[in-house]
Amino acid sequence: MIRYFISDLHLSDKRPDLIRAFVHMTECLHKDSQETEFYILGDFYEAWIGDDFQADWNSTIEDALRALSDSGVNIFFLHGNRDFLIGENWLKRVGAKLIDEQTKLDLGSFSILLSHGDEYCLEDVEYQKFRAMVRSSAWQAHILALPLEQRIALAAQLRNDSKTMASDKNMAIMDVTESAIADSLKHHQCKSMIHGHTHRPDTHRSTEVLRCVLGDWDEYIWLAKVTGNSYKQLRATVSDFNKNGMSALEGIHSEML
Ligand code: OKV
Ligand code: MN
Repeated sequence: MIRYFISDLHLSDKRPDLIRAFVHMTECLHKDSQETEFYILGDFYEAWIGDDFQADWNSTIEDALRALSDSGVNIFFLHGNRDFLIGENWLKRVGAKLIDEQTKLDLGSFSILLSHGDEYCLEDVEYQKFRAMVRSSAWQAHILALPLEQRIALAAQLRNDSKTMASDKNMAIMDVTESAIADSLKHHQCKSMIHGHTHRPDTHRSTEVLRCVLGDWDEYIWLAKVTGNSYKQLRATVSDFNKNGMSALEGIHSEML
């Protein structure tokens, strides 16, 4: 069994190079003889405003995911803070299965907790309030009832608000609170976790836990791979990946789970 993990691609029409890289990646990961699972841990899109959104650039992405699932790869998706409005229609179109925002992946002798990661950024109290609002089903139902144009405008406006706020927020409060991760792992009886969101790709090993942080797609594309009890974090520049495919990926971190 091979398992792949990605997050924070922030796909949009503004980055055709990233869309190309993602489509290319799905083509490289079509199932061969090995069972394969593909996990998208949130912020796949820059902003998802509802499953009724349609655009050519997005059909390209959905078709690539659909071809991947049709090839026999099991695709799993969990919501990030930018694509929390992804719903049943999108999942059905691409052939993906929604998983909880904290999912314990049980692999026999060990398990891995999967999450987007933003729920652990507790020092940013303002953000947690905002998060609670946008994740509530009442707010989401209200937003989804608005015409598409209004949702597009609202997403752009919120994006702007966040940029203004981020510039005067100190970086540390935008990282995860380690003790919240430790508590969560204890609660799930798990010793390792994979998450994204913070845009600080790394692996953190303490005596207690292993925390693998996925990278955001920008200058580099990132992919984590779990086979047996080995964890590998891989990356390539977008241009190198688009030229040379999987052979462009270099290992950045290796860990034993
Ligand atoms: C993060 C905060 C914005 C605080 C909106 C659909 C909808 C996505 C979105 C766009 C903006 C979140 C996702 C961001 C934190 C803000 C403003 C205040 C207090 C829609 C999909 F609903 F409009 F259709 N957004 N972003 N804030 O830039 O990450 O923390 S954000
Ligand atoms: Mn995020």
